[in-house]
Amino acid sequence: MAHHFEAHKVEEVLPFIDAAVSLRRFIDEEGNPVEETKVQLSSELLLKMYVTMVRARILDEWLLKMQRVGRVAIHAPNAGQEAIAGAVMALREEDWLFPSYRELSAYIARGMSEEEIIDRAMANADDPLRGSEFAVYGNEKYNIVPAPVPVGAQIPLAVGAAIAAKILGHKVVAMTIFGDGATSRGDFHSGMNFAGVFKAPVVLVIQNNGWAISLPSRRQTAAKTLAIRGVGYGVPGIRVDGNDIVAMYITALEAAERARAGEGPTLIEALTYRLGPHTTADDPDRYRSKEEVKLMERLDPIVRFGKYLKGRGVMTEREERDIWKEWGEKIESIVKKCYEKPSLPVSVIFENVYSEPTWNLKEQMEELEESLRIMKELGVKVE
Ligand SMILES: Cc1ncc(C[n+]2csc(CCOP(=O)(O)OP(=O)(O)O)c2C)c(N)n1
Ligand SMILES: [Mg+2]
Repeated sequence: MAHHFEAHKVEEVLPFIDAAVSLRRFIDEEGNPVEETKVQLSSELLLKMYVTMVRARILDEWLLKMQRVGRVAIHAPNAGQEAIAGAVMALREEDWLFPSYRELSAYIARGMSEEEIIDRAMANADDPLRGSEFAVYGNEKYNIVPAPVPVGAQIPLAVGAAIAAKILGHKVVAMTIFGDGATSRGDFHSGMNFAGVFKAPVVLVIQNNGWAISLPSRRQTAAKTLAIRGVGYGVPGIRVDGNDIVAMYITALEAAERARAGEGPTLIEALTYRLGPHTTADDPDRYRSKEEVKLMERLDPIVRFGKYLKGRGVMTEREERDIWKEWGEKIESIVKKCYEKPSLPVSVIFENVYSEPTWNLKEQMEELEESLRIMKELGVKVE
């Protein structure tokens, strides 16, 4: 029972506090290098990071337009938050991702194509999730587990998967991504506690974009930062510039390697900003100022990284223009292709719950078929 009276030295915790309150960045606001990394990143990898963010930005603009013309039910705009791709690029193919709903660049970084993303957004016949909950993305092919709709519910799932992998002796890492708002949910706290106690091989990334719909992040906690909340769970917290893709990549790489080496979880707080509305059903002008948005536009992760690449001779202005043009054209033709695809059959609503339909589901299916038959007779178009 000696532990009852065991004292600890504050020095043991201080390094964790330092990382959790400072702001780590490798590229400054003007696109200049701040700190040289010990890890040498190849031009190929740097360009891949840039292209991934560009693809996500173009796709985001399309999904927004497609929602406005009624081809997509709802969309959560991503613009400004594309540097999350860096964190995901630090994972290996066999790792698992438990994302939220605002991470197109993360799904692309994992290998999902624009076509697969649009099929999902439209819930057409090729939708990998067969019409389940809108505005969430997932794909078994790429070890991406679709986000549950309750905010933050992916956190204990990721921690549980990481603990399971550890028990099974699989050398894989689980990464979960969630917002500042999610840190106020019980799921965050129970997830963090389990992760710490069981040294789960998990990387927890908070996309702190300053807002949970209309609630500013300063109302989520009285703590100075979100990363510092890790200290209380024995989980190192690191605060990084979430609009600096290099900082995101390096920090996540270190965290994933720690996890793989059996050293347990890491909490990464990424400071970023959502430039658009919360979803297509939101009007941010009602709760935040235009000045704030203007200020944050200056920190656009794509513009900033583009300057960095041009400043270091990794990309020319011409190459930059070509990347935007090439992907603009490619994605437009993918959108057109997806528009031509048939819808899912209405009967899909009975799938994915029971392996064999129950008696009452069978009754409901028959009723639905009967209604569809009558509507057809009356000439009512059902899609
Ligand atoms: C448990 C729960 N409460 C409320 C909601 C409604 N809701 C959806 S997103 C959201 C805000 C989440 O904010 P944050 O976690 O910061 O993520 P962000 O949208 O900023 O990326 C809320 C309140 C929900 N989906 N689940
Ligand atoms: Mg938020």
